[in-house]
Amino acid sequence: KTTTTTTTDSGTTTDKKIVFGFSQVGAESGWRTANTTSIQESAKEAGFDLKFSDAQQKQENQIKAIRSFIQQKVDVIGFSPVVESGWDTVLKEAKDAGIPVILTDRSVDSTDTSLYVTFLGSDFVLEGEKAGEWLVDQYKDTTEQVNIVELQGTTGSAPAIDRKEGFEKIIKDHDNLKIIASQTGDFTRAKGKEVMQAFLKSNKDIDVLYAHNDDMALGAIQAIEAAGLKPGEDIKIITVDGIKDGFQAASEGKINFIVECNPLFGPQLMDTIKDVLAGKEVPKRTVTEEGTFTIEQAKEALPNRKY
Ligand code: GZL
Repeated sequence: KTTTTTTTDSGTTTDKKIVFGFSQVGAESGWRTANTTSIQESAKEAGFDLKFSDAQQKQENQIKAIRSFIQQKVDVIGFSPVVESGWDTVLKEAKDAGIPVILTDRSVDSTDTSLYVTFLGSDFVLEGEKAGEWLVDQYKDTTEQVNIVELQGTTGSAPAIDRKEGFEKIIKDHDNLKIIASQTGDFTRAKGKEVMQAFLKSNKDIDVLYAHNDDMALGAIQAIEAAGLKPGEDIKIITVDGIKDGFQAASEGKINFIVECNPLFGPQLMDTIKDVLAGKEVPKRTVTEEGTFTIEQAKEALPNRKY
């Protein structure tokens, strides 16, 4: 179902295109731009009229975009909330206007789950756990202290909160695995480099970097090399996302472990929209399938990576 049937007063019905309003976080990372491409291409494929807004990572821009979608009386609204909190008012306005809302990629902390129909995205806590499990395995034969620095994602965002939670849940039982510094790099290469420079200045002996996304890790690699250290050897690097540049760095031995976070859920999102508009029951939460990659596995997978 790619159109909605509207009946005019005279009783004639016309099939008009489904109008889908989508508010995207921004274009802060390779993951994000791949996600945008997936959504735009699959909306076109589905024959939807997509109204797309890039919020430049600002919540007020997303709220403005959602209000404009409501004004335009779109059929369905989708968005990836840049941070978890502060959405109840605008989501209530969409609900009062009778427009279904689908959350993608990141979630909200609204206790009223009737404010959105469904969530489609990754399990970020699990991603953090996978990162922690690899680290525990790497150091299972030693009791010496392992100094970890952490580049967090955007403050207040679901992936930053959950990837930190998952990682800490796993390493907390190993006293020698210590997070000695942790700060947001806002998911960007520039900020990741800047914060890693600061980490290197104030910590003489860093063994591991845990970066909440590849872009910050790639920025950090520049800082590590500028400090005369070897990323992947002097400082082991664990990262999340799995964009092509991340796989490239891993195949050069500069990133040791990649936890995949899949941005290509565009087709699944369009199917969900069709189901929602056809009045079908949809699960409250659909988690995307994702893997992990060591250096060897990254070398093998690199030629087939799509984004
Ligand atoms: C995760 C997504 C995160 C990516 C970052 O689903 O929200 O935002 O990990 C992106 O690269 O900026």
